[in-house]
Amino acid sequence: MISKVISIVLGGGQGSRLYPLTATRSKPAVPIAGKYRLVDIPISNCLHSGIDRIFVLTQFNSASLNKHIKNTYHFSSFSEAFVDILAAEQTPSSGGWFQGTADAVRQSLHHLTVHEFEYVLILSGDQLYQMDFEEMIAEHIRKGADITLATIPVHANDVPGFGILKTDEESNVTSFIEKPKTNFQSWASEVSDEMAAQGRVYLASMGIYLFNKKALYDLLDGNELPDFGKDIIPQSINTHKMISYQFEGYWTDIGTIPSFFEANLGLTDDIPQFNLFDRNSIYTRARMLPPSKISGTHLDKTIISDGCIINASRLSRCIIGIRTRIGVDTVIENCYVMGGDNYQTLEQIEESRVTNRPIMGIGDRCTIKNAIIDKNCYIGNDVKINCGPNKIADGDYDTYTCQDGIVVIKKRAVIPNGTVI
Ligand code: ADQ
Ligand code: ADP
Repeated sequence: MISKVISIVLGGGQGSRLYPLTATRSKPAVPIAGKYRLVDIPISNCLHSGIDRIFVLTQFNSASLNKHIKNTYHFSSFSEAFVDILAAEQTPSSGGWFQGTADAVRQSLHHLTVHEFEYVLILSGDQLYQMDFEEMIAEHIRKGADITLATIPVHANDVPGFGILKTDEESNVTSFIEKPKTNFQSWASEVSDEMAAQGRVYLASMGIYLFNKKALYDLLDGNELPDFGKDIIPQSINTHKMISYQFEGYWTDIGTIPSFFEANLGLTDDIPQFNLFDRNSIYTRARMLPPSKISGTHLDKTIISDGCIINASRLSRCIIGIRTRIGVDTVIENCYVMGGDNYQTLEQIEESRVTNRPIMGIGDRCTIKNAIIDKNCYIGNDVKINCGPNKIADGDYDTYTCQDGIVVIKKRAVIPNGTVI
């Protein structure tokens, strides 16, 4: 049955909650955990579940996304497997941008027609989790469903961010409300003792949908409803058999800067909730990088990717991405440093030194706290970021943004020697 499934990964709308990380790259290409890209998470979950025909829908077909997919997901020419990017495109019948999640799938349906399939698994592109979709698909078939929603119990505080549903004893979805803001107490459900003990008594949609082919075409054809959560799902409860497939493992949204930041730094915990060291590891592009070279650095709860040259004095609760260079006497705490796409040559480094310009990476004697440093930044010597006594006001500044106390240094930013942010 797995061979009858095609997966569609929703790679992001126009609203860029991950700005400025998405200012010059498409969302699926945003780097995560030092060496991966966001899109590697849903794709790896699919491949581990035996689903190997995957479309990634994105608003921008960026060069980095193309390169990443092309260089990472190789399949035997004797198999039908593929990972293809479908970017919003102008055709005679559509005007351009995807108007919402359902519209994105609707505009892409004509690409599916050449394939044989019975089920379409729709996944969100900005979630961190490990899930075996095979079980979900088996349940969908066993119960004769038209649509299955993956669901997870959440706490009242989180309810306003999710589609909330109720089910009967057979797990049929009986009602659904998208992101209720107030008065949702009556939406509480019966949950396991473990979930109840954590106050997680509301059943939320994970934005992961399994559709029978016919149901999907029926629901998307002949209308312009833009969204699954707001439109298609609530409206099809009475017309189609919709069931809930409950998941109780680790699952988190990484669609905003604060959640993206916390999910990344959470990987530095002794036993992280998301296990990078699992047997079913996350796939990504295999790069021929040298091992990292570290000198004089006290490392505490820190993940270091390949190809780094680190002379810092202390790194604490950090994710250090590929090809990062950090100078002497620098202290970095609670940061995700994404690294670089290339190295500077020794000549370039020397030229920068002579002209007193920062070299790529992070300079000497810097202190950096609670920050995301996007790729290819040039941070000079004696720079202080987010470590002064005054709180930085939220906002979008020339070379950085600040949101909820997290500073994001923009890609390719040049931060001169001695700067205090
Ligand atoms: P949200 O995550 O808020 O809620 P949405 O903004 O529709 O929903 O995003 C879902 C996924 O689709 C994300 O990966 C997003 O980047 C992507 N996406 C959004 N618009 C897109 C577009 N136009 N083209 C391509 N991709 C697009 C949804 C459901 C809720 C559910 C939560 C769980 O609506 O019911 O509870 O997911 O996270
Ligand atoms: P990089 O290789 O630097 O990560 P990409 O190759 O992902 O950059 O992006 C290349 C181009 O794609 C950008 O210069 C921009 O024109 C376009 N682009 C990608 N994502 C976005 C976005 N979110 N908003 C506007 N333009 C984008």
